[in-house]
Amino acid sequence: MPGSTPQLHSVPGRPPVTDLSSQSASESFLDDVLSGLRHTQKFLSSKYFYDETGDRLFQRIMECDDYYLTRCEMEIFRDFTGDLARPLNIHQGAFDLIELGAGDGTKTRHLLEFLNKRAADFRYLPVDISGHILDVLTQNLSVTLPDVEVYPCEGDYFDALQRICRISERRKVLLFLGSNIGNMSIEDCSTFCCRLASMLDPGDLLVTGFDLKKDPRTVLRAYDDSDGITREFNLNLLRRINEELQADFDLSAFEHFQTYDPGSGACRSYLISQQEQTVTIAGERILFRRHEPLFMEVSRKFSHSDIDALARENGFTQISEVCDSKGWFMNAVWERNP
Ligand code: AVJ
Repeated sequence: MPGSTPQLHSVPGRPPVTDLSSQSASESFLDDVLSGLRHTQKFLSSKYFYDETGDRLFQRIMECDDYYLTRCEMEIFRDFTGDLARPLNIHQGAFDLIELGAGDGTKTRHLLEFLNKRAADFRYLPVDISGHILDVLTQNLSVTLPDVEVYPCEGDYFDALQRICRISERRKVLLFLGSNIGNMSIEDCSTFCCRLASMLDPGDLLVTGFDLKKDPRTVLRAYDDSDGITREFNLNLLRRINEELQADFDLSAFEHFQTYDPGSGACRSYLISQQEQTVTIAGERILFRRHEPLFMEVSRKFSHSDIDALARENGFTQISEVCDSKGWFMNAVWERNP
């Protein structure tokens, strides 16, 4: 039934939860932006790319020929659904399927369809920082898969996950797809996996999408597309800051620059200040030197052994892996250790 929000029951002995959305999004946006720009090596957090325009630009990136990631993972979800679902033990009791950074959920739909067809007892809880994209997702699912129980959760991954853990006693299967894990530094990535492990119970599962190391030219092209959509995607964050945080970035005074280091697997995007300039944000003046880089995003690429090590070092055991036919992308299934 589109428009009606299903109610979740709280776990006895824990505080009742009526709203799965977080409250203070705009305050932390300003704090994060200013603290990044006060650094000697200026940076912005790529999680803020995704306002309505950013969502639309990322949709266009996913459709562009050079950006292979989405098509590779889509192939896994569409053509190897059975392989992917096998280690999930979908008939061993009710479970919650929680997706961190669900986006428009086009890949997940194949898995949901598969689970639904096999009468698996599950609820789907998509988590995303973008309320807009969650609306799109929920609306689509209410039409295409009306039998699946969907509980959208807007907000930060851990805020949302914490709220979910408060109301769910079920076995959990976490999805973290699209190589979103690649957007973290190595340290943040370990901390992230550790924190997930600490919130899960032994036997709970984590399915993660990893973009694999490959021909460095192929990687670089995916983030430096000839249509300039990735460039626009980066500049859009400056426009968003102007609009939402009373700032005055001159978008024409920054140029997009992309790098890939095949050793570490780090693909990084920068906006380079084309001149010495001052930007004012909520009354604070930030000086940019000519050619000074503003670090926007890292998209890390992994080897098979990088992935296995990441699991082992952070409280998980890898129990299964599924790759696309080119061997460019992997969905790894990890089990939370006892
Ligand atoms: C959505 C984080 C997976 O890093 O590949 C695409 C974002 N940035 N092009 C990625 C992105 C530039 C994308 N993720």
